Amino acid sequence: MKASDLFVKALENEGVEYIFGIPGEENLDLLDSLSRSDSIKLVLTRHEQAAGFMAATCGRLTGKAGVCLATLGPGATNLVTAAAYAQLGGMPMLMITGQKPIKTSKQGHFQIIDVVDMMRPLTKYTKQIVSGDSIPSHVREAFRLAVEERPGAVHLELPEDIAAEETSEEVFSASLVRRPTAEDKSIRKAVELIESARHPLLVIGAGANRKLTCRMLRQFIETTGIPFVSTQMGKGVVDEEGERFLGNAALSDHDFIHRAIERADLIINVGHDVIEKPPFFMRHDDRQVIHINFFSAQVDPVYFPQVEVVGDIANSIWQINERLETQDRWDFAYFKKVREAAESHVREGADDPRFPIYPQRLVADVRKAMPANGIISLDNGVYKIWFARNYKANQPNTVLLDNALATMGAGLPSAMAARLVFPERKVMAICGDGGFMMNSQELETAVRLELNLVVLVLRDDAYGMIKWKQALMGLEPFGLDYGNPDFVKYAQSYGAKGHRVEASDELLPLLQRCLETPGVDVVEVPVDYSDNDRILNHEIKELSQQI
Ligand SMILES: Cc1ncc(C[n+]2csc(CCOP(=O)(O)OP(=O)(O)O)c2C)c(N)n1
Repeated sequence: MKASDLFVKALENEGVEYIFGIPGEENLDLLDSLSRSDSIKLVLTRHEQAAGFMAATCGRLTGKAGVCLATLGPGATNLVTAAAYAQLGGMPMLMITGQKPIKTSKQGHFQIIDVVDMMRPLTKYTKQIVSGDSIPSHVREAFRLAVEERPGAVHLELPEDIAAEETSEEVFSASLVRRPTAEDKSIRKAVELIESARHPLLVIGAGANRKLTCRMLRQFIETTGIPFVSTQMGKGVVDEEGERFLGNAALSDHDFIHRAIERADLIINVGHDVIEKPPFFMRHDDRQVIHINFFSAQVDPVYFPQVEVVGDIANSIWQINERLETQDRWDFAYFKKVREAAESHVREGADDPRFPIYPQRLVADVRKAMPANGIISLDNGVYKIWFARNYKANQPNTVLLDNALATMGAGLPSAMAARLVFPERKVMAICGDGGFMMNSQELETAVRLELNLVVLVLRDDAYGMIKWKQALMGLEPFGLDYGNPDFVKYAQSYGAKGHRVEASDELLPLLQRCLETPGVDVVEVPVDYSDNDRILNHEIKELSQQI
């Protein structure tokens, strides 16, 4: 069999459904083999970076490695940001790149860079395949490592001459590997601490966003009644509409939830990922912390949990829940007040009639328009803080945001991947005008794939987030304003529909209409960020002090 056919068979064997990317001439054998695959669809994109974001998001949503493809040199360098996105965000992803023949090449160094080495700091595994016979083991190993906790990016380089080789090898079958469970003593110690605490509080982080863990955590909260806060990447693990939810750690400090954290005498920290800013810092004379994770806590001057429950998180939560007796001594009265104060603050901004639209109103309207299982995919900009903080996620993976690499440009491609993975669900990309323009060429891909998608473009004609920080530092405004295309015409030129909101009360009915009609709808919404500083830096701090 041709080695490239074996490569495709190995991918099929791993259950790959989509490969996103842009082939070069070095991938043509692989492309030809792909054309004969019954189960793998090639999604041709307009930039490799977008292909990588899509593959990573597929990985994030399915728990299986998403796959992207690029050629050597420039194709591979275009994947670099996506590699970092997947690696830092804990999303399983395989990148496949081509290469010139490695045995005999007459082409000198044209387009050749050492892609395997380039990918080393950005991946868990990066290998050049040097013989057709080794394809099955390399592919299996790459997939195994991509999904192993903590998930991330892997890379395989398939050179042209190797792809064309003959091989008689067979694919390796994947076996289910069970994760180790936490040791009994650590479970007992955790139970003891929780039972003897007076104000225990759960903090749910990115590592808790796994299918079974979500279920176990929901049960844990239901039976114990212990309140919780989520980190940005822990959003939706447990329904934030529930009355035990106190808020999201979108701001680093001085928010309502930080008052709850101060009051807690025990924090049960589930799935903490050091990539995210922790919502609390430990002091030696302070509250107790239980660390529940797949790994032990990374050594850190502000994080030194007294108890570590290390092993499969879902199983740990289940074991603790089984043994825990609900306690009369738990007192959640203060947490309840925190929740009420936070809720009433969010409600206040929801009907703000001013235009350009204010962020609180924007978030409230998007929430009203989206069904509980609808998915919003956020790019990076000021609005991410508002969505993380004010948008209540009802289900896991319904708020796709990147609080790891925090790159601009992933909002639209991730939304497209979400729609491919869940064709029956409503999906909305929410981007700043800066982030949108970083991968807006993918509108063509979205239209070609006939995706149903709403793309909200928040227009402030500037890199707003940086403008805000510039002002915070007391600096003169400089270097952050730009012009924009006419987004309505821009969308239309791709064959998408374009809309412009001209009054705040137009937004909700327009979003509802767009979500109900097929096709790609780009909605331009002018936003006013001028109140951000007053609210996020002063008002919230002042109000939270009054609880
Ligand atoms: C690829 C990349 N470049 C630069 C940054 C730094 N950065 C973070 S937010 C931001 C501005 C985002 O502007 P926009 O998308 O218009 O959103 P806004 O903040 O205006 O709502 C910039 C430049 C980044 N995170 N990623």
